Amino acid sequence: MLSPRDLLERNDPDIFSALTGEETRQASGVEMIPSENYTYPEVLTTLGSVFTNKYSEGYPGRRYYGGQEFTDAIERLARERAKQLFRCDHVNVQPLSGAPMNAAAYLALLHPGDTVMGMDLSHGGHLTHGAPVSHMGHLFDWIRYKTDPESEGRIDFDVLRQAALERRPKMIVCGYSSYPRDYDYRPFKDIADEVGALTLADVSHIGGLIAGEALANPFDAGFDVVTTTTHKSMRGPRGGMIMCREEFRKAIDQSVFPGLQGGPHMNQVAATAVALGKAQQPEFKRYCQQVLANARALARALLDGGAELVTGGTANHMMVMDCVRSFGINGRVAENALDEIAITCNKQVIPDDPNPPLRPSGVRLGTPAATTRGMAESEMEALGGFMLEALRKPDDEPGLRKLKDEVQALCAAFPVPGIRS
Ligand code: DSN
Repeated sequence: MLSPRDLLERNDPDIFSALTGEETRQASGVEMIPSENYTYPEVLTTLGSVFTNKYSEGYPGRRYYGGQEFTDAIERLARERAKQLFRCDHVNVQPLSGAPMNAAAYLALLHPGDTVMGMDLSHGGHLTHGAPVSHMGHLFDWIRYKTDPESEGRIDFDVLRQAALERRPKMIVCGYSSYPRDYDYRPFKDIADEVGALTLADVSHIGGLIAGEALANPFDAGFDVVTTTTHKSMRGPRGGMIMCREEFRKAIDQSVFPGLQGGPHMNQVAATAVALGKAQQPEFKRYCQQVLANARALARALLDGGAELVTGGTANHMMVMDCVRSFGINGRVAENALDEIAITCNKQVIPDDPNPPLRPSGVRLGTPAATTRGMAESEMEALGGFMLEALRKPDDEPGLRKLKDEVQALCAAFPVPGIRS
């Protein structure tokens, strides 16, 4: 009997060829996009399982379709594991991904037109934190706070408090997609209490690092709602979770279903449960510490080589490099040069970037994926050196080819879990 993989090869060679091409790309180079990771083989198996066949509108014990014996079990397990990891009252594991997750959370607790505070996109916030190009940007009246260049990109809480006192937001959102510092959640909560606002932390990038107790947990500062995607530092399937205090359970659940979504993707819910189970193991805590140590090592290598990093370094898993100031090239040229040497990163706007998003001033780099492969500080130093060489001479094709050989030789010693070598 042919295996599922053999069947795909025989019956759809085009897709099979793309699949094997992507496997080779992922294994022969290294993913340094901070929001990406290499998931567990068990997650891949669960994602490709018969749970994808099932409709399960509703929640465990209250579904609108029959045949829920096993789907109820996995959703309960996912919720319980997440509750233990994040020390919270309730978790909804059905959001399909990050943007619908945040939309469902806002719509649960706010009315269209309400005033909300979120971090400006170019300073590190996410599209759903009020960027005008997102529907969320129009649905609510946003106060977009910024970081302070005079204090290495920290947030000036006096300025934030003043804006909150003047505009009286209903919710203060903190969280980031491209901010290389950790947050101090307490000042956000204090200001929110002063103006009567709800608090929501979108920890999508660092959800795994919080679960692994490497970074602070917003619930410890009394936050009302915490959202996270599951495929970044958590290493799970693509998806999202909304976690909240008990008093918001009903509003959050109704907002996800039937408010915004229909049938949950139960293969994804099952795979989320698997990843959360992995995050409960002691190895995951060690992994999270190594992610941070690797980020520090990579930042140090880049800084020592003369690169300029936004905020002067990193206190989490990522860094944003100003390529214009460092090398006189924009982020698109830098991303292409690193692609040429099998290091995948993404071009990135820097605070108040004078350049447009498709030709921004920087690139964003992160260590969760490389750390999953077992790379440590010495590999980060080597990769940092390769990057500096490539970015100093992005047009030197023979030089880039030689660097690619070196990157691929390094990667060959660190197989990707779940990809046959
Ligand atoms: N696209 C994600 C990231 O790369 O950070 C955020 O949604």
